[in-house]
Amino acid sequence: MEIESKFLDQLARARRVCVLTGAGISAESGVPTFRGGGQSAVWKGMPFDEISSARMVRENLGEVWEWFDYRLGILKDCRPNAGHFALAEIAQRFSDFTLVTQNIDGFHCEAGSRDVIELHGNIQRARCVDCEKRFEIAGIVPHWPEECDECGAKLRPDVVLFGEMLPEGAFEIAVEAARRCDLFLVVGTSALVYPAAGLAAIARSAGAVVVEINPEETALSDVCDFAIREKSGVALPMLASVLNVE
Ligand code: BV8
Ligand code: ZN
Repeated sequence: MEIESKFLDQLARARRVCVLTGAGISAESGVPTFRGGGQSAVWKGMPFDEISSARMVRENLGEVWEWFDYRLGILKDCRPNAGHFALAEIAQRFSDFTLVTQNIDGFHCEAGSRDVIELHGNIQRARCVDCEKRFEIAGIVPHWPEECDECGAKLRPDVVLFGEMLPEGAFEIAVEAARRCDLFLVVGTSALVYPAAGLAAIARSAGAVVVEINPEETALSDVCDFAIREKSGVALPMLASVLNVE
């Protein structure tokens, strides 16, 4: 895999790094992506942004839980891959490194990354619809019709669905990191979901070098300074080894 030497110089010179990841970084772990035709893109004929929506939580929470339990079942046999571990290693090389993910699989934390900003929540947690108490639910399925042990109200996935606000403060911290970084890496995202996809343009307008790691072109490709058309499970360990040589 050929990585432009100009990019490698930028990487070596970078002091403040911000990384945004999407479903593509977990593809090599066996987790289906959403828009790459992965089987998780449709549920009983409902497109992804319909079953994973605020409206469905209001109208048919049981169906939402069936969909999330199905995905939790897939995740049970999946583990972080070399790309997740490489990012945790790369983070050690920079005093100012922020990892922002759209993913809900928790694989960055499992691979050793610290202070991960999970913009869309985490599938391994449930939340009470009333008092918002959180519950770790890894490995326990099914979750429906579980109720909150504090107030008796229903539980829902602690995940941001379409039409819902992002977790309090999460996006603001991500914007701050995008504004201050000098290198912004976008890994494994089709960059179609907002506000997460807007972070690259924020970084660029603040003067950062923007690099995309994705085997395919995306909606962001034109605002990127460099593109590494490679799987993240190959590209990120390469970057980690280049940095270790420094
Ligand atoms: C919001 C959790 C303010 C759920 C997700 C109408 C009403 C309300 C809002 C909207 C609206 N119309 C539009 C919006 C905004 C909406 C939005 O952006 N919609 C899009 C579809 C147009 N956004 C929202 O609703 C957000 N909230 O706006 O709040 C608000 C509130 C109320 C009213 C108005 C406004 C909330 C968005 C969060 C939704 N939740 N996930 C769940 O998982 O069930 S988003 C979902 O998409 C996932 O989190 C995923 O991460 C994210 C983005 O997808 P990607 O990660 O990019 O994955 P994808 O499959 O698309 O692409 C994979 C990429 O990887 C590809 O490029 C592929 O080439 C690459 N790849 C494949 N293999 C590899 C690889 N790359 C590297 N290596 C490999 N091996
Ligand atoms: Zn409660």
